[in-house]
Amino acid sequence: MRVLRLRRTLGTLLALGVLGGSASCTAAHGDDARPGDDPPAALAPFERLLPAPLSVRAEGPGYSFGPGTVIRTGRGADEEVRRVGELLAEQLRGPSGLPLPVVDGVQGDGIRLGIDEEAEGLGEEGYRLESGPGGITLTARTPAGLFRAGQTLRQLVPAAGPGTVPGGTVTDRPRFAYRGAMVDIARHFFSVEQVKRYVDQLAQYKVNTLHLHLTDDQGWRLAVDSWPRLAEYGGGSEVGGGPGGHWTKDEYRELVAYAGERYVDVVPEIDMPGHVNAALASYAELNCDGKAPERYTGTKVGFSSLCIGKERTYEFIDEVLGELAALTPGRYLHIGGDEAHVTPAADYAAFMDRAQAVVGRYGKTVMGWHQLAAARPAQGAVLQYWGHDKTSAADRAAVVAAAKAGHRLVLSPADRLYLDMKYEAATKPGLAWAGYVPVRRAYSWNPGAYLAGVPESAVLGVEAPLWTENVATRADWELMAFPRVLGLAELGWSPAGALDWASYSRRLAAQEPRLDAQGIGFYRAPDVPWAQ
Ligand code: TNX
Repeated sequence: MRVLRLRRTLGTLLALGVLGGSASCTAAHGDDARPGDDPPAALAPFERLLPAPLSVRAEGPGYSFGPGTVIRTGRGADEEVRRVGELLAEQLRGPSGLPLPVVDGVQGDGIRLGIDEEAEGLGEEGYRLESGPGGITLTARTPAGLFRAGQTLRQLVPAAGPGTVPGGTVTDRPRFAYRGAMVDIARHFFSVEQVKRYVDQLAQYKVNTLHLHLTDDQGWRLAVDSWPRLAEYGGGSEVGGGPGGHWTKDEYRELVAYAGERYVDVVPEIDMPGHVNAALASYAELNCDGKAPERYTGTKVGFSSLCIGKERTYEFIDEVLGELAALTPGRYLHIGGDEAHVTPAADYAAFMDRAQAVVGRYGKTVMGWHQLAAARPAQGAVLQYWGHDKTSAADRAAVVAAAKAGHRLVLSPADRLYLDMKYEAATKPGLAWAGYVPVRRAYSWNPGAYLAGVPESAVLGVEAPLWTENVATRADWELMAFPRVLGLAELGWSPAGALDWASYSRRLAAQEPRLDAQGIGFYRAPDVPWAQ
């Protein structure tokens, strides 16, 4: 029975083109795996991988992962590879209880991490994982690739204690370069600790970008030396009137470094010219009438605007973006640009021209919400599409035209990837303006063919935003993000041919012990065949 099930699933994956051919994988095709017809625990380790890899060849005897296992990092002099090895050891020690010492040099058995700059077909983040009785070899062109390989290995070792890692080869690389998650710490404030926890949760599924929505009407969450009241006063409340808070520059640096060690880039967002009430409340001089409004603790959007005709506005954005650029090693600065409902269109375009020029002057690339498409996006600017099935043809057309003009898109369709949308009517946190988004709906679409007229080559990637008007605690955050954000991870990483709900839902169910062990309070979606 067990063998049969394995053969049937391998057959399905082969039919999907997910697995490379091999003598041991000659099962008949065409036999659909259906959720619920076998417990997910019956999936063999290679079949459980999430996101699904580009190719797997299960072959030969496996590796005995046990008390004698050491982690070997190549090129003794390369500190970065050593650091990747140390982090992997730390991640494997917890569930296995093994000592897993890290030693220099790849000669000998154990888990070997080595760079091969000439390795073909792996790109910047890809890797090869080869497992057999003599050890497990992870090979990549970059340390980032080795880190991703290690996350795959974490899913192949036993859930707890020592045991066998199956024999075979995984060859893998991502479909999209940008695989992101966003969190809004403006509507409700969250600590660096909580965001680090999310980085760990995401990085294990190969998400590589963390977009931080740092400012909005309800709060300014990052200290800016040249405008100290932004954080001190503008950060001092949140939706519902709680105390809010802000991060110091050191805290932000610490988060960026922590994410960087997991090969997650931080994209900070300062939203403008709308969504700025916290800034206007902090500095009267930023207002056209010279009067500061009250701080805002409600949830309306689109009522605030920077004063487009005032030079002080441009000194402000120059100083804020200058400090942010200096703190941020990644290439993007996100300048928002959404829902500027009280800024006339001509003013909006004029303002965005200047704001984009500032970003360029600080050596960064502009990211903006897709409304920027209707103005004049700067060369190279990346547009983040948050439309949905009911988005007007005109809004869509502007985005398609921008893509045709060479702008790359990050897709965050609100009715698929907005993690603040309720799963169903009974979901307590969250909103429903884009409809309910069950787990299956979040997963079942193809980013490469989503917008008619936009070729896959214009899609830089995908991102799942978590807005927090109605998400106030870690428990609510994790309930809304998990398990949907795993779908985002697979959409971003796995080849188009691997996207299949029947396969995915079983692999997702098989993540249950891992999510439980990490204390993630995920939503037990009824459309997923959980074991319990
Ligand atoms: C729209 S999407 C917004 C946010 C809200 C969100 C709530 C976008 C760029 N703007 O200001 O928080 O909906 O779902």
